[in-house]
Amino acid sequence: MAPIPARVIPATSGGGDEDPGQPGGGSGSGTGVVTATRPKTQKPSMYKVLMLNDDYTPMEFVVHVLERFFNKSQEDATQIMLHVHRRGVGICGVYPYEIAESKVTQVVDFARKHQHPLQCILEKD
Ligand code: TYC
Repeated sequence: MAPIPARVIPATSGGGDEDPGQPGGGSGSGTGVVTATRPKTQKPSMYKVLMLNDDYTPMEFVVHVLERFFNKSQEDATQIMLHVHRRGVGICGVYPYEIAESKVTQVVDFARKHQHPLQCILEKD
């Protein structure tokens, strides 16, 4: 387990919300109480958005999707598209679940609107 960061709570009076039962307190003593705190936040699970190859979606459309929804440069988008075209599957990006899910929905909706069968799926990282 990682070390717990220490937090110093000033023990001087006047704040109105201090615990009167703590030792070392009192007005203006200049001492402090060191308490150990544990972060309550958790790192979110991450999900890969994978793009699948098909025989019909034009290459330029896939490059456009990668630029528009995954903020790729034209060079990176072209490399990812070619990887998917040759290998069958490739990673568009890695995101927390709700963002990843939203990317998949946006890409599939956009592809259907343009009558392309392009498919995207999620995979737990
Ligand atoms: N295979 C498609 C073609 O030859 C191009 C393509 C690449 C399609 C990547 C989908 O995810 C994809 N037009």
